[in-house]
Amino acid sequence: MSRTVRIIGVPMDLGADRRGVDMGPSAIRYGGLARELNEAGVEAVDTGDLSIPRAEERDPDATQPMAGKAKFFREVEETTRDLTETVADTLEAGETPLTLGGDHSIAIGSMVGSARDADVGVVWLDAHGDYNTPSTSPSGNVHGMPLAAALGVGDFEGVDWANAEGLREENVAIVGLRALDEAERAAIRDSDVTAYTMSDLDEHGVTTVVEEALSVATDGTDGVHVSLDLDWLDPKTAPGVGTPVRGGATYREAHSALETIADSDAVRSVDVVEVNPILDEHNETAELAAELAASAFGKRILR
Ligand code: 4U7
Ligand code: MN
Ligand code: MN
Ligand code: MN
Repeated sequence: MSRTVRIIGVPMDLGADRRGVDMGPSAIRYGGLARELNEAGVEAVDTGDLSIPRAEERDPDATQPMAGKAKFFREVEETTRDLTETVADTLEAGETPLTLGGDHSIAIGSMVGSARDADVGVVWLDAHGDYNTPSTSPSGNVHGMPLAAALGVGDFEGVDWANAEGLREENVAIVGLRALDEAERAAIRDSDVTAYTMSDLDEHGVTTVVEEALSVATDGTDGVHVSLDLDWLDPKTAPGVGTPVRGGATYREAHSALETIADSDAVRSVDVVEVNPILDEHNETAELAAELAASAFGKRILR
């Protein structure tokens, strides 16, 4: 029986400073997502986009967490609750959620939804750790906080809409790290999260590292949530992102990583986030996002 992948667009840009990432879902669809998914041999259905408040209509400081700073905290909560329901309902219907961002704050909702009725592991493909909290964040941007939020770390401990029920640090693997803030680095080191840097990829190769990450994420879990931030790739290959960091994964490494992930047969839910069409060149980052989603669902040249 072939898998049905449900596309959920989340045109959210309130978690990041650079505007434009809200156009990501359209750009990825326009970049050939449905065709790519069909080539992967899955059935693709599209829910359309969730409705997101407009920044101009809201005050970023209207509601703030107990400590520290998190811009548009109330709007992030609203979006998280909405996406949590959509993702959990999709899984309940026997379909696989593919959430299109939007900035990475949306991964709070996709993880909480995915881990509502199951134990899940996470493979986090990103240049950044996304492990800040409102007190440690140098920017106050929630797209730098989703992992800490879903794990209920620090200030997020008592936040009921964050804290993914079936998610444990022991089953989270970050792959391709190359940019961390001071307090974030300390928090990751003190945690039970497994972090593989770009140096690990240099040393052991992408296949070995991703296989290790998968064994972390599948150990005792019901499936894996894959969160792909396009800034994981090198900015030469994926220029259309808001927070580029040199020295990222190559085109082939990225495909190889997602093919290895598909081979595990453990994929439960996927995010593709942080595509910023305003900063992109000829929609190539969005097209790459569509291709990589297909690789995650098993697209191969010979099949
Ligand atoms: B992304 C940053 F300070 N760490 O917290 C922060 F460098 O989802 C960047 O990975 C976060 O793109 C990047 O604002 C968030 C910064
Ligand atoms: Mn990220
Ligand atoms: Mn990032
Ligand atoms: Mn927890």
